[in-house]
Amino acid sequence: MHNKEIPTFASVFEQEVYEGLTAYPKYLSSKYFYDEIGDKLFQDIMAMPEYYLTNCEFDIFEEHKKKIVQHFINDGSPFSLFELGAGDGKKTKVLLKQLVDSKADFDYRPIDISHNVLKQLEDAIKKEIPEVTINTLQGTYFETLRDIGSANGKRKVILFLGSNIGNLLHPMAIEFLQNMRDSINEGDLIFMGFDQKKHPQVILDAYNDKTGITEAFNKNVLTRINKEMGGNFNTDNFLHWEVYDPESGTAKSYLVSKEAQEVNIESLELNIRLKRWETIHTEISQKYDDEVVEWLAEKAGLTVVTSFSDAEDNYKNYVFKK
Ligand code: AVJ
Repeated sequence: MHNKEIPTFASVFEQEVYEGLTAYPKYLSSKYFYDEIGDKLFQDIMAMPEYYLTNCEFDIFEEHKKKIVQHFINDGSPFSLFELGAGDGKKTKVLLKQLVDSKADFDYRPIDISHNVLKQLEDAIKKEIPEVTINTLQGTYFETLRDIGSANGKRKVILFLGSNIGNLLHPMAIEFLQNMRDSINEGDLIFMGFDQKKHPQVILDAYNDKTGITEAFNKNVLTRINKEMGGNFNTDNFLHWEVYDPESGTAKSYLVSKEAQEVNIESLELNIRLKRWETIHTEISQKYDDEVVEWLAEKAGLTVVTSFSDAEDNYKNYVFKK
């Protein structure tokens, strides 16, 4: 065991790496996949044929955009359209164009952790849809939900797309939905994407592509530890492994140690040993059905207004109100 004193941590990232790698079984949070390289890898994932989620949501927006924005426009009063974790906005642009065509009185407030991503998005929107008033907000989900909550005046519509909620286990997802609920008023809306339960092989393929992009994405957390904390992980010594439990709807990613190995992380003054076939759990990607979404909403004090899905019900977007 580790008899060393626990060092003081320079960041939450450092603290969570320490906790996760000294726990049994070991784990690291998927939120640390995303640095500049991780953002790029995730964009590559969204462009892979196996990663059906992006196309499904895009198709749903193309097919149902008129009805979707009618929910946002509601009584015609002005509103702010917030988007949590906006990314490159490829899908959102479909809705923004439709809102402009439908003469909606709104402004667009994308929120992301990455300055870089927001700058690119702002430039793209100004160029492609200049009619849209855009105000970017940089911050974490929790910080920005607070900001949304205290933003007064206009009606609010909050977008949370891409089944990003799937990284949270149900108790955390409920807490997150409660926070969203607390940041809106009666008459406001939440519009969210939830990837649906489907043929287990389709899900496994989406998270285990042959080209190894998802593997590189998963291993990027180790690469970040090497770069940012003076770690010496050899990423070749790990397998990317995906499992899907069709009963719970939970897909889980692991890094599996291919051999007994020792890793040193300088700034944590930490030496860890991994046995052959020992695991580091890195991500969950939860899949849903209507019953589970309704249960989560009810637990969080939200009501499902309606939902939109693709032809095969592979993916759904739900409208919630308080
Ligand atoms: C960004 C959380 C929606 O879980 O599907 C993609 C991240 N991980 N491939 C997902 C991811 C591996 C993605 N989310």
